[in-house]
Amino acid sequence: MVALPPYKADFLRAALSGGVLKFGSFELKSKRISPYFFNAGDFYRADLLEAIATAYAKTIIAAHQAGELDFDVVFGPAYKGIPLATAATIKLGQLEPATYAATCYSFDRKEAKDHGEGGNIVGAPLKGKRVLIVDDVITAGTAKREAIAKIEKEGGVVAGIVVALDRMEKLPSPDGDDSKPMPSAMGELRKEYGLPIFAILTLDDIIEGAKGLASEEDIRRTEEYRAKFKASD
Ligand code: OMP
Repeated sequence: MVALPPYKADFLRAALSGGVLKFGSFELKSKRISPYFFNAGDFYRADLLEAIATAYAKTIIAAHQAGELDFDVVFGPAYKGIPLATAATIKLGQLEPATYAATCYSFDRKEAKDHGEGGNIVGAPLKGKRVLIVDDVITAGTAKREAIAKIEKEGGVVAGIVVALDRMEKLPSPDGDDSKPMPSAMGELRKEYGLPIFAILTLDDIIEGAKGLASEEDIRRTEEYRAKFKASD
């Protein structure tokens, strides 16, 4: 397998050393028991926030340069997406001021505010804007569907999604039989909304990049999990 690009390898190292990416036994939102877990809420230290902001910005810049992504506003779904989107916006402006100095950020409130300025959105208004969703993890895609609905309700047009980690997992089979081939949440979102979706890291990247950084036992268990739950697309 080809070595990870330096910005992905740097990000993976920061996630492992900062304890954001952990190996062990974790119950997911889907109830699957995973041998690894990525908690983007743990990027709370200045150096870790810097690492994730840089990795998002480089992923976004690469997608833009490849002609795959154009947007006006970076949107972070509450709560975990808020610091991620804000930090990514600052970093975009620093790395590529000619393109991103005027890029805006925005996020939603979990509960609508009925006094003061009111409304559901804090930050840049979304009406008529091309909006890039920046969020933590895609497993089943539920959280992203909710964000898309909120942005469209505000009159924005979703331009794409960037996440820190694509777990590459198949959606649960309607009959509960996990041995059947099923597509991924990311593939379904791409098809359903016709959206470009990017991830800083995939599960394949983690398995490849964590060799030598995580224990052989942790890598083996994660490979087994991938073999069991990897999506068909
Ligand atoms: P979906 O909305 O199903 O795509 O799940 C994404 C959510 O799963 C994230 O927003 C987290 O709440 C949670 N999650 C992680 O944060 N990290 C993981 O490694 C796995 C999950 C998960 O529960 O699947």
